[in-house]
Amino acid sequence: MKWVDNSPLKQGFWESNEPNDSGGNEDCILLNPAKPVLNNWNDIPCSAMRKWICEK
Ligand SMILES: [Ca+2]
Ligand SMILES: [Ca+2]
Repeated sequence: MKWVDNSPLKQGFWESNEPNDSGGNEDCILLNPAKPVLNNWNDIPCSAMRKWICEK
């Protein structure tokens, strides 16, 4: 995993059992607001339609 500016991901806040690269094509990250903030990342396919944020 890396950030959109190509810098390496040094710290992750994954849900338990994530990232699991399910199906071998989960290369984007979903933040699940229903989960504790320090453990709410899940890798999902980049084709999944979700609301998103970006750095400017
Ligand atoms: Ca992956
Ligand atoms: Ca996943």
